[in-house]
Amino acid sequence: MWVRNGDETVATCRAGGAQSGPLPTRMGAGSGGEETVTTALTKPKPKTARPPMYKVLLLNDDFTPMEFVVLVLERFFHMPHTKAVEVMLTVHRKGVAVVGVYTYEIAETKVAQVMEFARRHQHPLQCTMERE
Ligand code: TYC
Repeated sequence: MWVRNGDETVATCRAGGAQSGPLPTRMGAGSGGEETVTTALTKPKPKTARPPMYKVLLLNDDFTPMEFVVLVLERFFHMPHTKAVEVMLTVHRKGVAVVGVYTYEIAETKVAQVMEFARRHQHPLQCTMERE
């Protein structure tokens, strides 16, 4: 007998009967007193969905000093110095680069931190986010 048990498909039959296939995993007493054997036939569907992720982007401009962008990448995106220089140069040459991928609230916080830091130092550096 085929039964949907939540998201899991199981087969149930009377214990002791000739049965081929995977070994039984669960046993229980039926309402009539007879024992049943239940075997999972498909993988149970995971019930935890992953949250949507957001890319944080750094944009190039002609005025923000390279050292300032490197500092931003080290301070807010925890990049080692050599990696920060590499990413800064990618933005400088290509116009934009993804500097991190986060859940919505973390991405929003990073963007706000970078924008505030740039504003305080009077640099026109722009940082944005978009859904992955
Ligand atoms: N283009 C800037 C300059 O030549 C450097 C720069 C790099 C600015 C990356 C912004 O996101 C940026 N000083």
